[in-house]
Amino acid sequence: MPEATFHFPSDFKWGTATSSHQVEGENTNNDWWAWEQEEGRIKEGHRSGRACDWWQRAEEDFDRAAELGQNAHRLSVEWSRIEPREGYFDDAALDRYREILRGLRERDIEPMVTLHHFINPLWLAEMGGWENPRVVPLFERYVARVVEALGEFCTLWCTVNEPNVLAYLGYVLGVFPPGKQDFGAAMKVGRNLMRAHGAAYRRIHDLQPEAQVGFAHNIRVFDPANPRSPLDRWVARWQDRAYNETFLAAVTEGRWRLPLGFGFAWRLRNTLDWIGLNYYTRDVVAFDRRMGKQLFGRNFHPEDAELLDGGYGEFYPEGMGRSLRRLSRLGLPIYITENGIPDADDDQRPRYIVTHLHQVWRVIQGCVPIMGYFHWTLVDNFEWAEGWTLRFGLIELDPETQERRPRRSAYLYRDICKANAITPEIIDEYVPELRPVLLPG
Ligand code: IFM
Repeated sequence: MPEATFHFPSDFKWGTATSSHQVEGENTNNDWWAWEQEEGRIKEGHRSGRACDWWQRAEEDFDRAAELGQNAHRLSVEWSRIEPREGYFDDAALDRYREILRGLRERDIEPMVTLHHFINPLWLAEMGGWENPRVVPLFERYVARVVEALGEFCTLWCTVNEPNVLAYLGYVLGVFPPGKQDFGAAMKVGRNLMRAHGAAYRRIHDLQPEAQVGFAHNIRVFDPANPRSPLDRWVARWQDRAYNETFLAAVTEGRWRLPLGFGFAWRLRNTLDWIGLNYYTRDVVAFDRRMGKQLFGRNFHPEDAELLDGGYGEFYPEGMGRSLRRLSRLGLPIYITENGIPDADDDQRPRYIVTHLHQVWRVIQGCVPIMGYFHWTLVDNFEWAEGWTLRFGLIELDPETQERRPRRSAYLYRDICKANAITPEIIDEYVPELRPVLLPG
């Protein structure tokens, strides 16, 4: 009897995602580099250092991505290299990015370019970064220069990466620069990031009418610890609204919703050609009035949950399906702009990839226009405050020697990309334990 094969659309994009500071190396002119030099900021005193050495030799990893059957790659460009001083644009840096994007195109890999992925030039950080409203026109000017320089190679633009994460980690928890714990500042930063998205959206379309512009939204699933408790239900909804919903409402309805803001944001209305989903995990939440910083929720993982390395979260593939169905209500094309797992010994990743992609496949069966999937990430890279302790790569990297070694998951993902499907043979070879779940009978 023929067995089910989970096919993806014929023009589906299969890729990996990276960001400039995490892979380029020697990125010295930004707020993150300065942050890394401060004692106690990064686990085990790690630093980004040479990272994956992409500023010198990204193309070698593009060869690996191409050999692994990938036809798309999401990467970010570094504002601090392109505009090292306010108002001064460095043509040599733009030329290197042109070379990098040409390198992708030559390998039949379509680039998606992210314009802001957590990092700020030092001069911008010194003037108050995203708290200063001047950032919006400054970002728009930088974006215009990038699109003029790189538009020949790219039409798929991601304005900002995870504005909710930047606001939360930098301004509520204080584990990203500038290390503040100020909820009001976090909301101001969130609003300015969304305004910058809106300004960039219009400017990119003025310069490149065929552009497809969106942003990458980190959606975390929040479920009540006790579904029968009205307070747990309330706090899970409230966290969901603060973290997930308000950012979407700004750029779809053109409205600020509490706690991000209040009132109209007309210029932001309908400023998405697509929406990006970065999905990793979920929390369960119990009401706790002592947890003001967490909007009165105590977040944890169910006792029986399978956990990811380094306290990163719960292995919860259903969250991928739930997040995609939620986004489908926007009626826009969807890219999964990130999804991945820290797993140095690669003992969970094969199952993570297959179960999450199976969720994607199921949502596609409901005619939701999901255009592509970017796995986070190609090669182990600098994981922010976790330094090199969390390993997300399909390819293992020794940052000292720059030696690379593909993990088994790299071949699993290759086989899926090449088949454009999850086949019974792939299941049997890499994740036989999933056969009874995915291919029952
Ligand atoms: O490494 C990060 C990335 O920069 C943003 N999204 C989550 C990834 C894994 O934590």
